[in-house]
Formats: sequence, structure tokens, C-alpha cells
Amino acid sequence: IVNGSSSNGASNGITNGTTNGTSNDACKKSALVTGADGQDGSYLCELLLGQGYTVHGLVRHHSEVTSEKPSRRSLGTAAVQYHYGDVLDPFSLIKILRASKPDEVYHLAAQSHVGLSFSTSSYTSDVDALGTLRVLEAIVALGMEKTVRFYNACSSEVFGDVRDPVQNEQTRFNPRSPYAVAKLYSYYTTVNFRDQGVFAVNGILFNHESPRRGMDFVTRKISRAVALIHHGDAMELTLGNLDSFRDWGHARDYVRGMWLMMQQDEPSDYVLATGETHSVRIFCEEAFRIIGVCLEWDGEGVDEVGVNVKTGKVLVRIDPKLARPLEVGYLLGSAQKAADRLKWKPEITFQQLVREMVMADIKALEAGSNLLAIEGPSL
Ligand code: NDP
Ligand code: GDR
Repeated sequence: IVNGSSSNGASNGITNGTTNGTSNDACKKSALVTGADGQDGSYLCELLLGQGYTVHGLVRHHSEVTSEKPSRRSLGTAAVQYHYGDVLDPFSLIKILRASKPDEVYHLAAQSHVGLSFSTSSYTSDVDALGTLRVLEAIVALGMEKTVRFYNACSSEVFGDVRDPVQNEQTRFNPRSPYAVAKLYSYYTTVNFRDQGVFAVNGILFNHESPRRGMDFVTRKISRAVALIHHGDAMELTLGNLDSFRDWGHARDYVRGMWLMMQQDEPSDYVLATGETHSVRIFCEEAFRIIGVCLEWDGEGVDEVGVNVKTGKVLVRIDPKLARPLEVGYLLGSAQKAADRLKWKPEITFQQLVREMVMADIKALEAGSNLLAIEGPSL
């Protein structure tokens, strides 16, 4: 059971996609967010509610609440009207679009794990590439293409094996994973619909994190492990590599950028990034520093370890099984276009982000939360 309210008064806050908004909502703007209980979806729903929108969220049904994702539906988003659906199911999309009558559609739903996409490449393509096409086709099938604005969650992963030291909207695409190829399909699909007259934009977003980040992404893996080690519940953190560089921002800043893209007179594609890049190694050092541990590195390659300078204890190890068949080693974005046209700039620094994530996991553990339990194989 979640806290969302529904337009048909259903007690569990989930509608079946067959109801309309209430008459009180008539003059409010309406938004539909797919992937509404993901990291970004949860922050975006909060932002839109704050802007006075009627907010509809497309979520998948989970037969059991085995992860923290469904609990994100109650994170300050009590007024969101949730609908069960799936971007693999075009009929559910049509029903939910018809029920929610959105002015703006934020399409965030995706199999979003790059590493996992290597072992689920066909599925990832279906959800991430064709999923975008299905949402756009459903908008057109319902005759909403002149009234609905569409946001596509594209990714800096499309740049892949980069040659340019800084990536922006002009950078050549060179995707290096099934996920990135699927996102590139979604990018061009969005551009094609725009060329046919739909207000459709791509947000090419660099990595953005938060305490709501999924457990299998590297930043949350690190913050969770640091909290567990601090609490005495774990001894070591195991990672795939230490030397990937990412331009890490905070999800709260990035959903503001998504919304701004949709408020412009003309649709266009925008990069959102911080303009700073850090390695996984630096993220680890920063995170351990928050619990008063200074890390030093010893050894080479897969035998390299992170050691507590004071105690000599090994805290970080490499497991080659976690390495990806292809890696994107370095990303650094320029959000100059977003700064010029949207007046967007990130407000939360890298150091603040790391601190917020580690402290949130420590607090969750101290409150007796089991959210930090690992449910499946590590990624
Ligand atoms: P999350 O993985 O946290 O959220 C993705 C959401 O999509 C989840 O709620 C998931 O639901 C839902 N979903 C997955 N498959 C389907 C499906 N078949 N039908 C309907 N819903 C589905 O990702 P983020 O919030 O971090 O990212 C949001 C979007 O932005 C994604 O498209 C991602 O690829 C993209 N992106 C993210 C970046 C980042 O750094 N966070 C950067 C660039 C792009 P469930 O709980 O059921 O799995
Ligand atoms: P990424 O995020 O692939 O950039 O995609 P992730 O946090 O998974 O990886 C970042 C980098 O860290 C390296 N890494 C590890 N990653 C994971 N998950 N687990 C490990 O143990 C580990 N060790 C090292 C990775 O190899 C990689 O280089 C995210 C997702 O949110 C996408 O949906 C989004 O499009 C991009 O960011 C921008």
C-alpha cells in the first residue's frame, strides 16, 4: 500500500488507467511521469507538485515490496496519482495517457543499468529504445501530438568512447553498451517526432546521484558500504574498477533542468552536467573520509586494494567479475547551452553529494532500516 491519492478514490492510491482527473484539476497543468518511482521520477514528481501540476505516475506492479523503489512513492509525493503500466505494453500507455490527459510527458522509464544491459541486451533494447517509440506513437495515436510536450531521458552514455576532452550537444556519438545503443535509438526517435512537429526534447544527462540512487550503481554501492563498515555490519567494499571517471551531479538539480527544457518556446536537446569529473577511486576516498577513514592504495591492477591508513585493514577490493565487457572510461560534460538558454546550473557540489549519500545511509542504518540489504548478485 502506498500513500498516493487516486482520482477514483481507490484506497491503495493506484488507478488502473481508466479514470479522469477531478474537476478541481481542470485548470492545473497535468504531467505524466513514466518511471515515477525511480530515482529521478521521485524527485521530478515532487518538483512538479511544487509547481502546482496535477501529477500522474506510471509505475510497474511489484508482487512484493522487495526493494526500496515502491517506497519512493511515499517520499513527499502523496498527491501523485499512480497508474500501473509498462512501456512494453502499448495498450497500458494509451489507457494511461487517455486517463491523465497530460500537457507534459516526462519519459524516464528504462532498464537503466549499463552493466546489466550486457546480459539483458534484447530486453534493454525493447524497454529503452522501443519503449520511447511506444510512448510517442501512443501520443500520436490519441491525437495528442499538437498539445503534449515530450521529454526523453537520454544519457551521456551515448558519447561512449569519447575523443573530445569535454562533451556537449555537438559531440560525436560512440555508444559502448546495449544500453547506450538503445538510448541512441530513443534520441533519434525523439528528434524524428520533433521534426514532424511534436514538442519533443532530449535531455542528454550526465550521471546524477542521490540517497535515492539504486543500490547497484557505483556511488550508492560505495555510500552503502561505507555506512555498513561504519556500523560494523560489513568489512569490505568490492568494485569492478577504480579508474572510470564520471561527471557526477545531484538528481535534484537535474530534474529542475528537465522541467526547464519543457518550458521553452522551442523544443531542443540539452546536455546537463556539472563540468567536473572524478574517478571511482576519488569517490571512495571522499566517502570514507566522511567516517574519518583515510584510504591509501596498494598493489596494482585487479590486486589493488584500498587500505585504512591508521589500521592497515583492507577496505576496498577489485573483483574482475564486476568489470564490463566494454567500458566508458571518461566522461566530462559541458552544460553551456543549458546555462545560456535555460539559465540552469547545478547547485549541489560533488563533496556535498557524497556527504549527503553517506550520511543518509548511516542514518537509515541507525534507524534500523533494512534498505541496505543486498537482494541479488552484485553489479
Ligand atoms: P531508475 O532505474 O532509478 O528508474 C527507472 C524507472 O523505470 C524505475 O522506476 C523502473 O521501475 C522503471 N521501469 C523500468 N522498466 C520499465 C518498464 N518496462 N515499464 C515501465 N517502467 C519501467 O533510473 P533513474 O531515475 O536514475 O533514471 C531515469 C531515466 O534517466 C532512465 O531512463 C535512465 O536511463 C536515464 N538516465 C539516468 C541518469 C542517471 O545518472 N541517473 C543519467 C542519464 C539518463 P521498476 O521499479 O519497476 O524497475
Ligand atoms: P553508469 O553508472 O554506468 O555510468 O550509468 P554506474 O554507477 O553503474 O557506473 C559508473 C562507473 O563506475 C564503474 N564501476 C562500477 N559500477 C558499478 N555499477 N558497480 C561496480 O562495482 C563498479 N566498479 C566500477 C562502472 O564500470 C562505470 O564506469 C549511469 C546510469 O544511471 C545510466 O542509466 C545513465 O545513463 C548513466 O549513468 C549516465
